[in-house]
Amino acid sequence: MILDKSLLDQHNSQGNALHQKKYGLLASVLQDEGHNVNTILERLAAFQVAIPSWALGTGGTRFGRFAGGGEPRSLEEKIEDVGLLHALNQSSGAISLHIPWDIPQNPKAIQQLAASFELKFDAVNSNTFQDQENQDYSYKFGSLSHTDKAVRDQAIAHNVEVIRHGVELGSKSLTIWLSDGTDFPGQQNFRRSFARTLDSFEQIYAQLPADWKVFIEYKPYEPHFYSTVVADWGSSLLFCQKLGEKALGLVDLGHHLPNTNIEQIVSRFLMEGKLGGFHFNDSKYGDDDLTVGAMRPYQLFLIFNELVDGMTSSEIKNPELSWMIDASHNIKDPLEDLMQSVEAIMIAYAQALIINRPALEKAQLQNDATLAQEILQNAYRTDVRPLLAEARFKAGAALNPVGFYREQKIRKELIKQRGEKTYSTGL
Ligand code: LRH
Ligand code: MN
Repeated sequence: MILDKSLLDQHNSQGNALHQKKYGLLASVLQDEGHNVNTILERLAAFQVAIPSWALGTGGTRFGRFAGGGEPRSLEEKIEDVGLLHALNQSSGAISLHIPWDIPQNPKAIQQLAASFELKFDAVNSNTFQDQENQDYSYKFGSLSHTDKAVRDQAIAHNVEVIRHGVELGSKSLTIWLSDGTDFPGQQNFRRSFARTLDSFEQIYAQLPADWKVFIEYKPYEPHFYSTVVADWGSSLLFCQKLGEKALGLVDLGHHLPNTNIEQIVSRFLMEGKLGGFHFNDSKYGDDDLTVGAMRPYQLFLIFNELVDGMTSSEIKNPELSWMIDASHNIKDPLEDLMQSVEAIMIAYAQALIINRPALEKAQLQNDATLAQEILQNAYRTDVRPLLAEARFKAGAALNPVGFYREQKIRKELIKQRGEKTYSTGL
């Protein structure tokens, strides 16, 4: 669905007066506090979040799936939907594919279609957590860690195939989320399954083009419920350190046991120069894959505090980060959910950019916890949304993306074009 720019201009002109009032006040307060507002706007404009190709339809659970209608039926329609998102917020300039859910039949044409929407391809994701039609060996008892070399070789070949698809699209990284694990004590030997997995990772690592990275995503449980080979940040970092400089950790916010201090894990990865990127989402209990910032926006702010601290510190040598969403939409319109997630990520980033870091460091050196919290929460309690709206306005996007999407009844239009009962590959 191609967006009619004049409708966007109309939407912005209707909202501009109120926006300028809010933005004007915030910008003058931030200036008084010593912040360079133009630098902040530049950083926000440069911050691009990759949209997962597997989260453009309605997700579900084992208990059911309630289709929303107008879902993309092909990779081409998925790229159109991400193109629409990017036109509305100018912060979603990349798409992350999952293979084999989204195999590009004609990579050149797919790359051109994406380019026509100013979209790049971020990490490509492999999948050895499901058995495909006419697959020789099952992954029931694992893939890269399997006791049978033939199964490991099949999984290695799949990852090499995914790299090939990525190269054709201009992607520069492979994400491996290895679901391998056990459901019962004694089912496997932890040391041996680690060693087999490392050997498999090494064979995949050897096939990476010179300028590529591999992201090792960890997860404590599901689909296995006793042990997971890459269960936590320590296991991911261990594999990354043993593999080499192209191997980096991937932090999926939903992949932590309750009350885990994720911001501290982020600072550890940064300290080692081993942070590759994120799968942003939110959760209250398990890997719920909910809208970013829907449950724990303060945790997200604290994570971005560590990121901005690391990204602005000369002590930290960490490669450029990949910012990706990984969510599943059971009840919300997928596009509205994704727009809200991008907004929540940008809010946390903007709030972290206005923290008075010299004052915070001074308070920390004086062990003044009260002052440190005052400084942090002054930023967290600042409504930075006018900054984001100004960045969008300057980039030719919508002042209020979800508002515009609803005003124009875009979902209704997509249902008219695609039908009520369309199904989009993915989760
Ligand atoms: C696993 C995960 C992984 C993806 C999948 C869609 O829970 O986070 O990143 O491959 O979701
Ligand atoms: Mn993930």
